[in-house]
Amino acid sequence: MREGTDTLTRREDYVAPSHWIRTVDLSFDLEPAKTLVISRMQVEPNADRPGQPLRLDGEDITLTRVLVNGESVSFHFEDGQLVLDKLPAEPFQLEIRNTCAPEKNTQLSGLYTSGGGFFTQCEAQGFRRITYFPDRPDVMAVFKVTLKADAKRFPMLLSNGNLVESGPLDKGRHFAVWHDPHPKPSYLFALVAADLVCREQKIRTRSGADHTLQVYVRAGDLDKTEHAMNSLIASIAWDEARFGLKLDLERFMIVAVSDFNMGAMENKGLNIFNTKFVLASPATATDIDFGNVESVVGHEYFHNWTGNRITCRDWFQLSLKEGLTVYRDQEFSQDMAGSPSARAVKRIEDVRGLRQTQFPEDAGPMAHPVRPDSYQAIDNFYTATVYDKGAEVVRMMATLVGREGFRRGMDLYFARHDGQAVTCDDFAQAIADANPDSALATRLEAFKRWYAQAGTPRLKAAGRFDAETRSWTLTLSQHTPATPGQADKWPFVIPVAMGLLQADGTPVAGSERVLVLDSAQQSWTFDGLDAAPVASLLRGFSAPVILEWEASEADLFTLLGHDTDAFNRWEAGQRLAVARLLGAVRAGTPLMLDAAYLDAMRAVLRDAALDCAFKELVLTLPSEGYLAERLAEAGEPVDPQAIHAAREAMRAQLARALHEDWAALWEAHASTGGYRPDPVSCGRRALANLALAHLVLDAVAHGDTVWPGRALQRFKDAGNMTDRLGALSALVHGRSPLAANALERFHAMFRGEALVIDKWFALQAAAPEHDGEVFAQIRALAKHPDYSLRNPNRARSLLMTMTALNPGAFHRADGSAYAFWAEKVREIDGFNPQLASRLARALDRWRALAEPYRTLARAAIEQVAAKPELSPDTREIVTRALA
Ligand code: 0A1
Ligand code: ZN
Repeated sequence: MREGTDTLTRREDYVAPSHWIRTVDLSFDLEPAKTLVISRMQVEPNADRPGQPLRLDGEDITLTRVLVNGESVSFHFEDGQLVLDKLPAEPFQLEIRNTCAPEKNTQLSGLYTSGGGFFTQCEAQGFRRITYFPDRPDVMAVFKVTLKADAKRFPMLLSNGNLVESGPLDKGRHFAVWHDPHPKPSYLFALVAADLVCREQKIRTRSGADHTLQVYVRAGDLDKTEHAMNSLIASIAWDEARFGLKLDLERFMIVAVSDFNMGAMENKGLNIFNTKFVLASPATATDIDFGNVESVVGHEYFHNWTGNRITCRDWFQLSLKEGLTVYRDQEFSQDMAGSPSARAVKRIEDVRGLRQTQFPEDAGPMAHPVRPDSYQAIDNFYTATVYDKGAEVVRMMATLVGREGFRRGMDLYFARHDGQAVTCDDFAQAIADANPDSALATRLEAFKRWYAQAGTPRLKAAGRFDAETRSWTLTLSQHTPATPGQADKWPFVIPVAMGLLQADGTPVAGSERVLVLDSAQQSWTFDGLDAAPVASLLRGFSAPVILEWEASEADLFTLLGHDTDAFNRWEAGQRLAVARLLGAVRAGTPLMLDAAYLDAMRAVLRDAALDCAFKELVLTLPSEGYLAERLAEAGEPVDPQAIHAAREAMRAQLARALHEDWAALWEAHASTGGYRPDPVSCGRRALANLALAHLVLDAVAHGDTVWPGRALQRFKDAGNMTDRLGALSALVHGRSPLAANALERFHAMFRGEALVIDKWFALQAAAPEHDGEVFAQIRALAKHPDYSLRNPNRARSLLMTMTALNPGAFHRADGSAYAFWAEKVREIDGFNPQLASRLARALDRWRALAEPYRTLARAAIEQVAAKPELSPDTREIVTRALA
């Protein structure tokens, strides 16, 4: 049985385990139809909770035997758990035998088969689908694992730790024994038995230790593993240099699997990855893919300390490891990017992601604190809030104690808690204790509200210049709207990095600082000013808040042109765009771009001092989803079609008005030479592709065939996937008559490359909607022989792309795309609840929609809710959505 079909697990109900499991000796007789598992455990009663029964979790497995100290014992089942209540008061040995059916495991949680091999996924509660165990993160054991399987079909036998022994068995079988010396919770257990090949590299680290690094993939994919290996080597060096954290294993393995619900998993010494985040070659992966591989490899590697050496006491503390590890992977990617401007680009991308997914989450029915208070299905809480807002909370701590102070705090955290399962409070305490005089330590209790309170704070700023005293007073105030179950909020501690500019854009000397707002309202005065300054607030996005700052257009143009903070330069450009887009949406009139805005954009494109990557970010309009949230925040009903129309009109006008510049940029940057995924080359490709997209768009609108022809040529000649996909996307999204043929060629060219075929589906699902043609195409593609709901990447390529990235196609006045969505959620829920419940979140923000969308969306969610035997995962999502 799944945890709490309709029961709520509450953080405040935490009790320590009744027993500790000190060692586990696991033996697997692997067969796809029926695998035999024998588990021998050294169990020790918890002296703090004497006389308690031992409750073992188990799900979808068949028990065949239970022995205590070699004798059979009485047991019973209660709420899906195996309960043993006549147990010795002294340590004892417990042996459990059970079977499971990996090939029937379509949920991809526990032990399952993919491409003919065996793989596991145990976080959060998959281990109980393998054998009976106290499947909770605060029970940590030393694992020894014996694997037995057919030698031909499963030549590689892998588990955590070190290989102790291996050899042949009779009947064509073979075995391997692995031992992991580090005690770990069950969610970090992993095994792989499959026909794989491996790229191996031996390294010696700065501290002189030798390690073997391995990346395991299917035979045809070996040529796509170099970047993952380099990323791993870079991650190891970075963690040692930046945080003094060394690799604690002789052998570190990464395995790629094509059927995987999430991105990757940090199993101790045996990371298992979605192929999407391992495989990368210039011919098959885009610059974005290369960047993702680097950051996900880093993320999983960094978990070795933040997650594995110190883990979570319970799943409510998930952000302890996830928020911190996202912060670490973001910092790693920034350090890898190198130059200040490349770092800023990475920061902008991260913030864009946060606003695109976490802000809506915090404003919708699934809003929850970074450290949630309750859940029905823990798998539903691997959220943008826990991960990305959690990372912002860590980043604010780092801002408040400074870079060196943060390092001191991390050192103390490891000195105190290495080898333990702890809480978010323990982490914050360690950072504060290492910096007793810091702005964090002096406000620690109030700061911790970031863990406890949901919702995105509104930060209001108002400035007043006094010519007589030559001073400028900034007043900051905050307010956080109610979220489900939390009507009133206490003030947050908000670090506001800022600086002042003169009207001509020169920085006001000495005005840079980090203000700390820790009450409902506070004021600061800046002296010695000749005129009202231009304020650059929340530099680098120093806190995850919505800044309500009615800056004048003139101020925004000044910031865009001159701010020393690249983030706020970009932000000013986005605000200028949002004002125009929402102005048109609100007025219900066609959007007409003004000369001032166009001149400013032209100036950005022509500014020789700016990087291509930055120009591309400035010229990329805010997404339709982001614009919808701005309206929702203001309490105005969201009409996705009106937003779509305004944004398309603006793109068309940018394409027309800046035609010469787009053409010049294309000429200057279309050729980047041999492929290298460094920030400068990636930036040039991104800008060239944005230019091409505008050029094709404009040409199609005006019946010109030159640029579409060039795009087609580019598509054919491209030397890498970024350029090829860029050209294809320009044709398809620009609605060129040449698109259909290019799509066909692309499909034929990459028939055997699953990850590229995913792109082929996604690109079509992301096309700007036009008279319902795109949704019709999505519906047709769902019937394409290559499409499948069983493979999560493939399922997402159409469905998640449409629901998350293509509001114009999804929100239709006839509700047909909602109905299509409901049907797919119901279907997927029958075999993969985790995948279904993610997709089920697509209409979380239905209440913000204007009619007729609102009523139609509600009906579609009800349609999902009406499915008999809906999984607890999806049930939790739709119940909250309708509450
Ligand atoms: N801990 C992993 C994420 C992860 C979570 C759950 C999974 O299966 C349900 C798989 C992976 C990470 O943060 O990378
Ligand atoms: Zn993680």
